[in-house]
This record gives sequence, structure tokens and C-alpha cells, in this order.
Amino acid sequence: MPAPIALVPLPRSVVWTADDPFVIGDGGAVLVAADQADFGALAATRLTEATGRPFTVGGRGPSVEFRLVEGGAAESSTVSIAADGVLVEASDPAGLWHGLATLRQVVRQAGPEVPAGRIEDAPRFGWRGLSVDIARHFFGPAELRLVVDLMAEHKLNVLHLHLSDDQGWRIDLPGRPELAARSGATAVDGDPGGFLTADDYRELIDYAALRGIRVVPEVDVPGHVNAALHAVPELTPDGAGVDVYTGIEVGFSKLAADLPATEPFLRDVFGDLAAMTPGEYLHIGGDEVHTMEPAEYARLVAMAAAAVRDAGKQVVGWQEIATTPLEPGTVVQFWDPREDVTPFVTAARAGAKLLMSPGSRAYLDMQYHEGFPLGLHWAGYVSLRDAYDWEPTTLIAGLPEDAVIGVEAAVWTETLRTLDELTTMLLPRLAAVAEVAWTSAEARGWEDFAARVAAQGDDWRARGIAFHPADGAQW
Ligand code: TNX
Repeated sequence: MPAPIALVPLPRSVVWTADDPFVIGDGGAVLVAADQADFGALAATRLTEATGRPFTVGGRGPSVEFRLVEGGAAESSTVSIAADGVLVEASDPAGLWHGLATLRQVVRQAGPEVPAGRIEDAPRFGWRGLSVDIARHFFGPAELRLVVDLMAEHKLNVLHLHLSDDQGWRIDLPGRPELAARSGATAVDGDPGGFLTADDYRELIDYAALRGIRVVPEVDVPGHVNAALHAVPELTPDGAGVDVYTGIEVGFSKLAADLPATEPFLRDVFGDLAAMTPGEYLHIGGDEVHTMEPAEYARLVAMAAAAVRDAGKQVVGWQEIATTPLEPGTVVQFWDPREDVTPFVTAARAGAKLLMSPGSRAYLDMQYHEGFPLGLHWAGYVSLRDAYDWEPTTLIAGLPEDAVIGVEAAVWTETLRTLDELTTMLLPRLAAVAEVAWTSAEARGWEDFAARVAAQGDDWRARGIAFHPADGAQW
């Protein structure tokens, strides 16, 4: 018996049966193992919000049990719904979250009588990200928590934070307090800035981790560094520093490989970030250094990468770093489809991994269509269908099999000032990119997605989350 429930991203297997439904009635009980107490509390909160009925950990009433089991694939989950209870089984804590995310979508749509069935799921790619630029305009902890919620609801697992750029420096580092102190307050167009304190950052990491998401912080070097040069004058050749910059041009600012202050700056910044970040990766940027000779660029990328590796982390960088020698395991983030792809193929053959963020598909700051009031269009207009209808492994011909480790959407904030503006650009396209990252190529189809995504719109509307009723779906 098909139930009218539309899940995004599409799971591996969804079977609804004619058995008696799970009836929520006056609420229910969340059951978890003792060492999953934080997750249990979160699950109870989310189920309460989603159903409008009280769910409590270990409480009374029909039960929703979350259980870790041996042997499944990473991040996999099975949600079994029956009259006498719901059982969510997962192979790891992230899988528990994904099972809850599935169940949340089911109960939002089903109401108090949840149809019996079984949903088995596991992701296609292990890296399913969203890059958020909090440098051009600052988005603080409360706003980032909503972004994390939206990511988690779509089973994304990497929050990439673009923490520095020409217009502002957004994280307070203990070894370099002058960066946030002198360059934290500025933003594009003279708008108010801000920065994350070390506590804000740690709390955000914990908030995300409970939802199956790890944070990859980016400090962009050797270009996009005007805010750093403003805060640390020793990084400029004449030692005089630079003025604040609040425009939106790119490519003009740069570090200098020969200055004595440069390498200590890189070591301090990436050392602090490594100490503050539990995840495996730090992002060194590397994009759009339009006024530097290739040899100096390569020296600076190598310096930044060495600082990251010496601090015990793996390196991620924008695609331009593929023109320099890279250590195996380095993650190269593809973004500009206008460029020659030969260096990526060469880098991948030498052991680099590719993360796919093609501007024409995954850049959610691109306008939906001509004349859209927010966003840019250097990579074209990105309709909902454009964000959905692409295949990450065939974008770059000649890559070795398994070189593509995942998919990441990106939202740059030159034109985005408010949370409503940010979510309007994210939704519904984030759901589209999430399905590209999660669901197998064979199982995906635009018409089917367009029919399913509208149900998410009902959820966003009910929660007061701004989104764009994009062409292609019936909102
Ligand atoms: C390109 S993507 C950039 C950013 C801009 C973005 C705007 C990348 C690595 N660099 O600096 O914000 O375009 O879409």
C-alpha cells in the first residue's frame, strides 16, 4: 500500500504495508541506550516539535526506540514502523540522526496515524557538505544553528565555514587575538560584522556533531586576505597594513612568501584552528589569487598545507591548489567549471580527492533566474532543476574511479544580509544538492524529486522558514 509520504533525500528502500499504523495519540516515549542520552533528549525534542505531542525520554506511551547495531554501512539506518512501536536501528551515531531525520519527515506528513512500513537507508557519498560564507556578511551562532538543522534534516554531514575573507575575520583565535579584534567588525557595504568566539565555535561544533555533522573551518589564503592584512600590518611588504575593504571584488589581496611574518602567521592560525577543531580536515582556501606569480602561489600553498599537516590535519583547498604539488589525500574542491580540468585529473592520479561544488549547480548564491532579487550570476542562473539534475562523477572526464569523495553546496554572502535571505537561497536547492550527494544515480529522477520536494515546502512554511517557491514543483 503506497502511503503519500515524500522523503528527501530519497532513501534506498521504502516499503509501506497495510498493517495497523503507529498511533501517536497523547505523545510517546523515546528509548535510547544510557550512553546516548544527549541524542535521546534531542530526538524527544524534535519529535515533540514535529508531532505537536509530547515525547519524553523513557516516558510513557507508544515508544520510538533508537538502537545502535553492529555491521551496517557507515551512516546507515533502518526505520521500522509498526503498531506497537517504532524502531530505528543504525550502525553509528550519525545513522541514528539520519533515522530520526527520516522519521521526522514521516510524522510531519502522516499526522497522528503513522503508516506501518520500513525504510532502509545509507548514503552514496561520505562527504555531503554545505559551505557557508560568514565573512562577506556575518551569520552568528543562532543563525548557524538553523542552517545546521536544515542540513541535518537533509542528511548532510559537513558544515564548511568560510571564516575569513577580504571583508572580515570571523573567528577569535587565542594565539592571534588581533585578527578578530581589528577585523571582526567589518562586512560588505559597511554592514555590521561580528565573529565567533572560541566558545561559540566549540558550541557550534557540539551542536552539529549531535546531528551527525562535522565542521571543516576555512581560513582562505594566500588571497582573500585583506582583513588579515588590515589586522596584521607585518603581513604587508611596507609594514603599513591596508585599509578595511567592504566591496565585493575578488583577487586583489595576497600574502607575500618572502616576508618573515608570513609563515608564523600561517602556523599560528592553522595551529589554533586545528586545536579547536575535532574533525580531520582544515581548509586553506587557495582560490582566486589573480595577482601572484605561480611560483610564489605554490610556495604559499605549500606553507599553509605544511602548517595544517604539522598540526595533525588533512588539507582541503579550492581547485586552484591542484596546479601545485599536493600530498596524497589532499582534498581539492572543484568550483569553477570555466577552468581547464587537466590539473584535477593529474592531481587525482597522484592521490588527491575531488570534492564537487560546480558553480553552475551547487552555488546556491547564484540567482534562480534572471532578475531574481538576491544573488550573483557569474556561473549562470541555477534553477532548482539545475541544482538537481547533474552527476558528480562525470563532471571531470578522466578521473580515476573513487576520486570523487563527495558533493558540497556553497552559499556566498556578498548579497545576503539576513537569515531570510540566506534560507531563500538555500531552500529548496539545498534539498536538491543533498539528494545528489545522498541518493544513488540510478534511483534519482527530476520529475520524482520535484513531486517530493513540495512536501518539504509545507514543513518550512509551517516553521516560518523563508524559501523560494522555485519553478518545477507545486508549492
Ligand atoms: C567565487 S568560489 C569565489 C568567492 C565568491 C563566489 C561568489 C570561490 C572559491 N571563490 O570568493 O564569493 O565566487 O559566487
